[in-house]
Amino acid sequence: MSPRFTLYGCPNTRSLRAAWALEEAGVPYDYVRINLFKGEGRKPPLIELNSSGKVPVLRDGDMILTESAAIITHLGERFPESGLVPGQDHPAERAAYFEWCFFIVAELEQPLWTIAKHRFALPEKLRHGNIEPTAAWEYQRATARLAEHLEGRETILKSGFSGADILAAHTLAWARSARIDGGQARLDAYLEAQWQRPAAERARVREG
Ligand SMILES: N[C@@H](CCC(=O)N[C@@H](CS)C(=O)NCC(=O)O)C(=O)O
Repeated sequence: MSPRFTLYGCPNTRSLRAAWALEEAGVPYDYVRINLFKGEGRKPPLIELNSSGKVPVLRDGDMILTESAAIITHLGERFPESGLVPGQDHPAERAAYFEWCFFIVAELEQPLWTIAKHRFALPEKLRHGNIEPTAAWEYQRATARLAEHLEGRETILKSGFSGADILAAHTLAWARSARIDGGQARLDAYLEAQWQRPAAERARVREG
């Protein structure tokens, strides 16, 4: 019998976040590789699941879910023992979880995405070469806030590793591979510690 969960992803993209969450939850899943670089995002099966042609997409039985932060959170709610999302009985930690997830996707990630769009993702005529210093400055502002928060702690939440760390670590690794300097060397140890988690390693192997 095939697993209930199927992840549609592509190596070196945000789908690693979803694969990492599935691995943390210890859930069996099929992995369908979509080669975005060959235009497979615009063809079936992906385009039928997500009309924006983007990964990750998670199938959970009859349900289709997009957005990496939503997928991580959904898995955390489905599998509370994973510790990905604090439960209702810990309202302060739960609020902090949402606060940091929203901060990461809205503030930390957006400057990186702006740079990526103007380096290669947008149609050439819409790219502006002079956008990068502004976006890099915004990224540094966001990393400063994250670094300040992580002072004297190993994870974003007091209670330990959560889905917010998947989002943060993936975003920091993205900046590193794109050679965008966050100006916060003290985040390196945090990134290394998250990146070396066995579930993160398994997710990278699964994506290939
Ligand atoms: N906010 C979405 C962004 C998804 C996204 O932009 N994915 C990229 C790969 S990292 C993609 O599939 N791009 C293909 C395209 O834009 O056509 C998420 O976090 O899941």
